[in-house]
Amino acid sequence: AMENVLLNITGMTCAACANRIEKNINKIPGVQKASVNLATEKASVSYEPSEVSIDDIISRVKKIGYGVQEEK
Ligand code: 9UX
Repeated sequence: AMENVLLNITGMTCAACANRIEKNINKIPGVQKASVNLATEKASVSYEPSEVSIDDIISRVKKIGYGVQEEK
């Protein structure tokens, strides 16, 4: 079943950052839909846990240069 995770993101300094992160997360197999909000510095991601883990998603965001952690 699809699940949703909320991530806190740091290091976004312009609107293109949010788009860039969104596009990157959306490319990951198993991700259904990512939306990144620049103002709140959060990403909401729906994903299929049997195909992709939260850590996979976090790694991708880190790899392109942002700080990210799961909101607990
Ligand atoms: Mo804006 Mo973000 O020029 O990686 S895209 S700072």
